[in-house]
Amino acid sequence: MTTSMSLGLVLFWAALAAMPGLAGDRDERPATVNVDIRDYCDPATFNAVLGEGACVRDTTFGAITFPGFNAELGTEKSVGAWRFIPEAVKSEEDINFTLQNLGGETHTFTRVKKFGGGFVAPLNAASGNPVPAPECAQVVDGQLVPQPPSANNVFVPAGATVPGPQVDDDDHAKFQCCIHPWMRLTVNASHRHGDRR
Ligand SMILES: [Cu+2]
Repeated sequence: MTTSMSLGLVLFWAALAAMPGLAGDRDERPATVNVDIRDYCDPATFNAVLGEGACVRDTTFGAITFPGFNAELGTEKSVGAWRFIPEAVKSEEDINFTLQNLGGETHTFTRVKKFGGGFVAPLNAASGNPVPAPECAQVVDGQLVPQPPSANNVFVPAGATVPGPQVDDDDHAKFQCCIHPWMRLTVNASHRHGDRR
């Protein structure tokens, strides 16, 4: 195949894909995006400090102790094993999130305008997020009070799989955990189907 022939084919397919309704993959139903919520808490050492039931998980494949967690948080301002997977999503259509907590602690999946702290003051301080995101916490008499659960503030217990928030394809959305503020996910709208703004 000559170079000009290949180029012609590429241009043909590019033109076809750009025509609304012809690409064949446009589907008005929302896409389901699964988010894995992970942590690596060690039940013995976490529960000794945080109380029975704070961490419930199988440690066959390892665990990070409470002192280990605090050591990493102190040097890195985050703990890598506590995270959302994926951390970035491109939205080409509306999204329905499904949230699966594969860790041992409760996490939240909370839509925020701006990333900030959560409702646990020591974790905010240690992670460099001194100001709580208002969607996560209110400050009452100097104390952080968690915002109640809602469609955009979903609490996911250890081991649970629950439906998450919905995002429109023209939204740029940010989600974080209101307990561990470094756990974040960003949705970027692609505007593949034309500019709606
Ligand atoms: Cu969390």
